[in-house]
Amino acid sequence: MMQKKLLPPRVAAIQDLSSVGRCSLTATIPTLSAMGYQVIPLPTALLSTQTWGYDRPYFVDLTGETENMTASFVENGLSFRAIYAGYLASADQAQYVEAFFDAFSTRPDESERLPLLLLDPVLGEDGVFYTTCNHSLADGMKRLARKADVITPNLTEACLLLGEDYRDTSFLTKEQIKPYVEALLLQLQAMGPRRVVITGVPDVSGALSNYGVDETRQLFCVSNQKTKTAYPGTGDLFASVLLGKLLDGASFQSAVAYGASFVAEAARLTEAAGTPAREGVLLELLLPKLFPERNL
Ligand code: PXL
Repeated sequence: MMQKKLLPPRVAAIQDLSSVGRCSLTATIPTLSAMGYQVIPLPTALLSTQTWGYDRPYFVDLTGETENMTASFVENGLSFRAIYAGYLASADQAQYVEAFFDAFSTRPDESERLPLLLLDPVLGEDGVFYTTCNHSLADGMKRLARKADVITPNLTEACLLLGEDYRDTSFLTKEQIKPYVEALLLQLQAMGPRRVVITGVPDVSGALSNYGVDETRQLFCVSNQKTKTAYPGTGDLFASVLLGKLLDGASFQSAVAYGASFVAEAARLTEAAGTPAREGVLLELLLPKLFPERNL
C-alpha cells in the first residue's frame, strides 16, 4: 500500500477549455499533474481557440451546466485540497462558482482553511476587457475575491476589481510604479484575500514584475526580463505553478518567485523557437522540471 502522503491531492479547476492556445485548462491540467496533483476540471466554457489573436472562436457558454456539475460532485462526496477558479463565461456563472466555494469549504479554523481557494480574476489586459468579459462579470469576480485566500490579478484586473484608474506603467521606473501598485495590493487585501499578487507589470527597464503582499502584510516584488513577444495563457501557467508550490508548502514569496521565473523561461524558450504567439508558450518542453522527487 502506498503511503497516504504520496497520493495526489485533488484540485478543482474551474476554467474554460480552449482547445487551441495553451491557456486555462490546457495549461492547468498538465502543470498541476506534473507537480503531483490530480486536477478535477469543471469547464466554464468550451472554445475552439482562446480569444487572443484568433478570429471568431467557436464559443459554448457552459453556465447552464455549472450547478449540475457541482451537485454531482457533492453527491459523490468529493473533497478538494484546493479550488482554482479562473476564466468564467458569464456573470451568472460567478454566482454558481460562489456556491461551489461554499459547498466545498470546511474551514476548521481561519489559519488553515481547506480547501485553499485561489481566484485568478480573468477579465482583461492592457487596460481593456477581453472580448467576452464586462463590468457585471467584474462584479461577480469581486464577490469571489472576497472569499478567496489567494488572488492573482494582472494590473488591469486589479483596477477593474477596485474601480481604480488603470495606468500604463511601461514608461515608468520601478520607483514610480511601486507606490501605485502597493496601494492597490493593500486595497485588494482589505477586501478579504490573505495573499495577493499583481502579475506581469512592465516598466521602462524592460522588466516584467510581480508585486505581492503576503499574510503578514509583507510587500515584495520579483522581476524577470520581458520577452519582445507576449503570449496568451502565461497568467494561467503562473497561477498553476504558484498553486502547486503553495500546496507543496512553499512560502508565498518563494512560490511567486518560482512561478514567475518558470513563466519567463517558458516565454524565452518559445521566442527562441519562433512559434506563433497565439499558440501560447511551449510548456510541454518544460513540464519535466516540475516533477516532484518521489520514491514510489
Ligand atoms: O489566459 C486568459 C484567458 C482564458 N481563457 C480564454 C482567453 C484568455 C485570454 O485571452 O481568451 C478563453
